[in-house]
Amino acid sequence: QSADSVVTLLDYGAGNVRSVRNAIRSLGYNIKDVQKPEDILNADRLIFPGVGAFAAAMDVLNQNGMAEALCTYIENDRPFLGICLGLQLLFESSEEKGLVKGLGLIPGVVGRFDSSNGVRVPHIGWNALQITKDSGILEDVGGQHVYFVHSYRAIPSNANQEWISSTCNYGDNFIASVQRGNVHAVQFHPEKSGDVGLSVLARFLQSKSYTAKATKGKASKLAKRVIACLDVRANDNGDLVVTKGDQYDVREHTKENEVRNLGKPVELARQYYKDGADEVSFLNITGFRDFPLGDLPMLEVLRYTSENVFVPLTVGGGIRDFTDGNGRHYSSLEVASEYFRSGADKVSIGSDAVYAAEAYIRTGVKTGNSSLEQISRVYGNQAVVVSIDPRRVYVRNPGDVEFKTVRVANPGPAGEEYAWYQCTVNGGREGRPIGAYELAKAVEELGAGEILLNCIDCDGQGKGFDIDLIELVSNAVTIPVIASSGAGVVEHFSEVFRKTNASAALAAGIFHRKEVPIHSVKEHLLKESIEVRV
Ligand code: 1PR
Repeated sequence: QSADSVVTLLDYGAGNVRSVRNAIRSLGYNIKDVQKPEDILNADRLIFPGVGAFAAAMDVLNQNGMAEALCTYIENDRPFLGICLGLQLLFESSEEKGLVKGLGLIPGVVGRFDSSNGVRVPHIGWNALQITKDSGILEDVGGQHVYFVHSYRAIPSNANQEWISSTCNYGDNFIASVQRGNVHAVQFHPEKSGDVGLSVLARFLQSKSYTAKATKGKASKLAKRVIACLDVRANDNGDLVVTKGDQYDVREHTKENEVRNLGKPVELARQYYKDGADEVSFLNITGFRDFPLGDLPMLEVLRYTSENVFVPLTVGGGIRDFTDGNGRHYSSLEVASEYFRSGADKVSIGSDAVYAAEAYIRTGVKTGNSSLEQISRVYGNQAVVVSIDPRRVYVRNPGDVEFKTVRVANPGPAGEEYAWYQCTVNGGREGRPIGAYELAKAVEELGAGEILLNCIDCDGQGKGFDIDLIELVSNAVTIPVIASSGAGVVEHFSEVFRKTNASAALAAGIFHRKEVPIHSVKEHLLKESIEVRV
C-alpha cells in the first residue's frame, strides 16, 4: 500500500471511533493505529477523533507521552485533523471538570453552553457553518448543515482569532473549526455528517486543495431533525426483522398471528440514509426479556449499518444489568459498551431508566449505580437517550392524581378534560407509578442527554403526534426532546415543530410502508420555513 493511502489514527480507547474508521475506509484509505508516541511523530497525516471527557483524555495523553508528541507534531505544522474533543484539547483549558489544562496550542478556555440563553444542552443535531477564512477543507461547506454533538465549546476571542476558520451559532457564537497551515480541527463530526462531512474528510486526506475558495454561507439555527426508527425483533422463525406495531401490538391479526415483517434492518437503514434521514434509530423491542449480548444479530446489524451509513445511529433495548444462565454477571455498562463498539453513537434506555427515576424520586439520592448514570458518566450524557413509553390516562380534575396533568385538546371518553401520561416498562406491558413529566425531569438530573418521547396511544395510528404530551415534556427539561409516534402525513411534522419545542421528530410506519418519503417531509418543512438539513 502506498504511503499516500495510509492515515494514522490516534484512538486512545475512550469510546467509539468505529464510524471515523468506517468513513476513512469508505474513502479508500487504510488506517495505521498509534501505538506509541513515535507513531505520531512519524505520521504523514494524523486524525485525532477525541471522544469521552476532556479531563480523562488529557490524563491518558499525559500518562503515555502522547501529549508531548502531539504538541511537537502540531508545532511542526504536520497534517493534522482533530475532531470534536480533538479540537477542544488543543485549547489551554476546559471547564468540563473544574479547570483542566489542555494541550495549550490555541488561546482560550473551553466552557459549557449556557442553557439560560434559551438553548437545549447538549447541542445535538445539524447546524450550518459560517466560514470565516479559506482553510482548504471547508470548500463548499459554508451554509451547509453538519452534525454536532457536544455540551462544551470554545468561543472566539482576539487571542484565537487567527486560528478560526468557521463559527456556528447556538445561543452564542462558538468556534466550529480552526486551521493554521496544515493543522485543522473541527467541532462537528465529519464522519456523521453525510456526504458533506465525507467531502471534508476527503479534502483533508487529499491535502492538496489548499488554494480553494471557501463559500461563506450564512448562519443558521439548529435544524429540526427527521429520524427514521426501526423497531427490530426476531420473528417466529428466528430472523431479525423490522416490525411495526399499532399501539405496540406488532402481530398480524390473522390465524397465524405472526410478527409483522416490514423489511430487513440493514437494508432499510441504508435506504433511509440515502433518502436524507438525519439519524437512524434501532430499537430492539424484545430486549427487555432477551439478553442483547446474546443477540449477536443485532450487533451485526450495527456493524454492517455503520459501514456506510454516515449519520448518527442510536440503539436501544435491553440496556440493564444481567446475569446469564451460567451465573456470569454483565453490567449495563458492558452492554452499552458492546453497542458502542459495534457502531452505535447513542444508546437508548427504556425500562431501566423508569426504575432509576422511581428510585431517585423516592429517595432523593443519586446512587451513581443506575445504568443511566454509569453510561453517561463514561460516555458523556450526549450518548445516552432515555426512551419513554407513556400511555394517556384521563382524569376529571388535576387534583385526582399526584402526577402532573395537562388539559387535553380532545376530552376523554367520559368527557374528562385532563390527562396524565403514565410511564410503562417492558414494551408497554406494565404501567408504573410515575408520569412522563416526572420521569423526564428525573432522568435529566440523572444524566440523560436526550429524550425519545413515544406515545402508546398514538403509535402506528397515523393521526399525528400527541402535542399535549410533547409540549408537557419538552417544557419540563432543557435537554433535546425527540417527538415520536403517530406521524401520518407531512403536515404532522410541521405541526409538532410549530406547536412544541421538540428538537426532532421520529417516524416509523409511514417510512417503512413507503407512504411518505423522507425527502417529502423535508421539502414540506422547508416550505413552511422550518430549518432542516437538505
Ligand atoms: O425497555 O430498555 O428494553 O427498551 C425497549 C425499547 O423498545 C424502548 O425504546 C421501547 O420504546 C421499544 N419498544 C418496546 N416494545 C415496543 C413495541 O412496539 N411493541 N417499540 C417498542 C416502540 C415506538 C416507536 C415507534 C414510534 C413511531 N415503538 O419506536 O417507532 O411510535 O411509530 P409510527 O411512526 O409508526 O407511529 P428497554
